[in-house]
Amino acid sequence: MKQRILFAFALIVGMGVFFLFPRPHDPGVPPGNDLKESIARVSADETIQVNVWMKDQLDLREIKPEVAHLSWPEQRVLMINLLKQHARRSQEDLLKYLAHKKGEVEVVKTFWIANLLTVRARPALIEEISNRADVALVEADMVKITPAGAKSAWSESMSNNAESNLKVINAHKLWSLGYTGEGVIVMNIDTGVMGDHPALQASWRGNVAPASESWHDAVFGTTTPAIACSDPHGTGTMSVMVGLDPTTEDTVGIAFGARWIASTFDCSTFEIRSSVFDALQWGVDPDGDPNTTDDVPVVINCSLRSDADALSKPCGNNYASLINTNIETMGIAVVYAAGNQTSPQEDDSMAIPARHPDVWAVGLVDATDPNHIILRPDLEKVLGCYESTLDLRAPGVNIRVASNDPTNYRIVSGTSESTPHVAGAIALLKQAFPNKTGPELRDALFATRDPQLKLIDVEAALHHLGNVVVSQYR
Ligand SMILES: [Ca+2]
Repeated sequence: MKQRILFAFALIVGMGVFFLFPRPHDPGVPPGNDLKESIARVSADETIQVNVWMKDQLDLREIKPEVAHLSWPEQRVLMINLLKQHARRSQEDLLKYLAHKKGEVEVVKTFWIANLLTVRARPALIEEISNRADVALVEADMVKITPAGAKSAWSESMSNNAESNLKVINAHKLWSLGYTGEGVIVMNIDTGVMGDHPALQASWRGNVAPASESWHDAVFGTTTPAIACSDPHGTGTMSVMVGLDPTTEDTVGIAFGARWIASTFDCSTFEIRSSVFDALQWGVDPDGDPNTTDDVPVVINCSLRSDADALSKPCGNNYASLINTNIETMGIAVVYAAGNQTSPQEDDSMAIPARHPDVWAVGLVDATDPNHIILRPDLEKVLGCYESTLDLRAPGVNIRVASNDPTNYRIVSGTSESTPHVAGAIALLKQAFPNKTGPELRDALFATRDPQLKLIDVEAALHHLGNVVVSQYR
């Protein structure tokens, strides 16, 4: 179902030392027009921030067969070290060159999850960088990134309640078998999380682990869960994954036994694409030690979209999608909201990056309708590009979620709310099948989705994965 971008490369393993010989390749994306537009907007003396994608990219899918005999933690250590080594070597020349341009350029961040760096410089120097033989693509970093929006109404706390949308995907059937996501970590990249909300407070991983490996905020500098940009969006998406008020037993989340970690992205006036890359990279190894795996989420929920006009339309960015596939190859599922385009005039198809074939896209059904109707089914066709890359659907209309007011909830609609249903379902399955990876568990949801609606059924996925001895878990 997912197209693969094949990158040529070879791996030789011996004496505990790994030698990597990547060959130059180009995933085949034309230079982003957004860079020209960004340069046109500034004078020669002003600086702009860009993402510099190196030509040599390391696609972990290519080494997966070579390391499949190793244990899962061993594979992760190897892959993280390979990525870091590869990026360091590949970026060395460029960084030396930039060091000679002292005062003219700021290296904002170097990445390893894919081979890129974020720099800020004047247009003339950016032009020089983009003409280098080792650079594949230079893109403007300032791109509007928006949470996949939602309408809202207030709601009170409710006692002994479990929301109906959770039952539509049969989450309650897994609860009755004892699966609540216990021992599992989920993560979102969003507008922050109101950590004091009673539906979320107890399940933050920072209660039982260092805050620094449970909360990441490279944008605003907070060190414990906080809301960013005054936006309740991230609090809501997190609550769909794990929300439960233990005092009132008000259940708004699917995997309420799981623990959550989170990262903000730059949701201030101009959103910075590299802040999402940074959040994704942090999520792969939150404690910064590849040898430990008890800090790693099984799924990263991304209820956000980029401005389609600002990226390389119409097909998305193969380079950026490599970040997702590298994370997935390390066992973490990454799910994206398909977007909430409401009219053909607004946009003709699915959001970026959800539309890319290598990115998992979640749409919505209106589960308040007895037929679970699909809204805007034509959205899943990316005109002139992909026939369909929408993978799964989940309830997304009138979903009750935690708000930034600790005493209140909101009623919201959108693919922002359907996407964390999938993430929560993966967390439930992870407790039942701890040796399966996030992508493998999501594959089970894919294999057992409703053939017409693409609606997930977590109970069917559980049975698809194998026979579970129920009594063992009661
Ligand atoms: Ca770790």
